[in-house]
Amino acid sequence: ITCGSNLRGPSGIITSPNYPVQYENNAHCVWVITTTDPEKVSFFLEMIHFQGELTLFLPFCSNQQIIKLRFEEFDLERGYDTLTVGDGGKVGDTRTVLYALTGSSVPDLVVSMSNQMWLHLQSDETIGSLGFKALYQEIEKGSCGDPGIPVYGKRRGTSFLHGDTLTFECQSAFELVGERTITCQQNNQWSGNKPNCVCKNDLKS
Ligand SMILES: [Ca+2]
Repeated sequence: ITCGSNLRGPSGIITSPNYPVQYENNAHCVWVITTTDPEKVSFFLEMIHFQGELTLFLPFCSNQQIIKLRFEEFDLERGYDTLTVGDGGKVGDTRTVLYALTGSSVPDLVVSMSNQMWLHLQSDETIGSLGFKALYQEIEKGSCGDPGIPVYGKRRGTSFLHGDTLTFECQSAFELVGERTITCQQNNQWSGNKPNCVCKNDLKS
């Protein structure tokens, strides 16, 4: 069977066929994720050239959008069924392979270098497994992406680049549960999840 699709940013979910039920044998699925605005980069390049100012190079660099993929669940028949993840849009090009994933441990975060990422799921003719679920998000290069704002809460800090810190607060009737402060780490991952604002009365009961 064939499956998969072309996907766009800014974010979404990819699951193996039939997830959370076992995927088929002989599955051959291809997904290509592309950022929402691939033209954005060349637009900035032209602007720099026109201005002739080297200092304008920084906004260009920090505005390049890339794809971040985070697995929530992962279980493929070890050694026989594989998920290959690559950079760019040339599906199957061995020079662009980032990871060849199999087995049942949840992989680390995968971050592309360009504005596209491809995934190729290939299963053999026997024995299936649960499959996988992954969330993709478009982020600025050198950043962790927008983690969001808690419902009934607010956030201090508006930049999501490496080393940047965000601080969360909740409205007066609500208590903050989780990390008050998170930092964007070099691996493009926040040091913690966005916290929740929980009604104080609910906490007591
Ligand atoms: Ca198999």
